[in-house]
Amino acid sequence: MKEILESVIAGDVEKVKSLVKKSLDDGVRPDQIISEGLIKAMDIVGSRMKSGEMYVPEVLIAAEAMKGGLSLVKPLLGDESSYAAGRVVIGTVAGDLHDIGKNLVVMLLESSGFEVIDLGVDVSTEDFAKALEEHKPQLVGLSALLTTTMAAMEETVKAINEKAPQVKTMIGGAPVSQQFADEIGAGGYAPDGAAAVDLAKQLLGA
Ligand code: B1M
Repeated sequence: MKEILESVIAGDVEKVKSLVKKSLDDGVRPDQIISEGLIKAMDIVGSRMKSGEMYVPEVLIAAEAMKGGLSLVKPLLGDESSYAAGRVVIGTVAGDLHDIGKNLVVMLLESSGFEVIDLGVDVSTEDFAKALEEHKPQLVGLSALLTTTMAAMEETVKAINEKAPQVKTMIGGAPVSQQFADEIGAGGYAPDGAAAVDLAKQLLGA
């Protein structure tokens, strides 16, 4: 696990993939690879970026290495063909390009039996509204990683509450909190991927 972590930080996608394969062959659980290897590595990358030890290009390369590892683990997490738990539209809000955490949430929701329509990043209130009409989800998930994009999150949640009050909303991302969720009228806040799955189940009674 230490080697996976170090290879993600070093941005060595091929090494990450081969170590993940080897760990799986050795019987390490996929969720353990994610939490103790891949996510932990990005936490370290985050604090190194904050302290100026790592710069944006290195961070991007590390993120790609992490995604390479995730792509091998994801198919093993569950059966994506049974979507008994409900349909979720999810996206990173307008002005925000961060998608690593959101992608993890998507992966964990899918592996827990949710059908997830991922709108990607920089998703405007209008695009969320279009997706509501097109996909008729029971739940909308919104992610924001920048304090400056929390306003876009608020705008989208309020628009959903107004136009489709039957649809539940769930928010997440480093700068947001339960208090912010309460303030903007979101259905709930989840601090991490596992909590997002629990909250989605709770909101949909699944
Ligand atoms: Co950005 N960035 N970034 N960045 N970046 C942060 C967020 C920052 C805290 C770094 C810092 O300064 N310390 C800072 C924000 C400061 C603030 O607003 N308070 C920041 C900044 C400033 C910026 C730029 C403005 C930098 C610049 O250009 N000057 C710029 C903005 C671009 C834009 O969005 N418009 C920018 C760019 C980038 C990269 C492109 C280089 C890259 C993103 C790559 C990508 O996502 N494809 C990047 C990265 C990687 C980070 C850090 C280092 C790591 C984020 C991450 O992936 N974490 C981040 C520092 C940090 O967080 N420590 C930082 C790992 C991920 C697993 O965690 O995303 O928190 P997280 O997701 C968690 C939970 O939050 C939760 O579950 C996830 C899994 O556990 N969660 C949800 C997330 N979404 C959820 C949704 C849910 C439920 C739970 O329900 C729907």
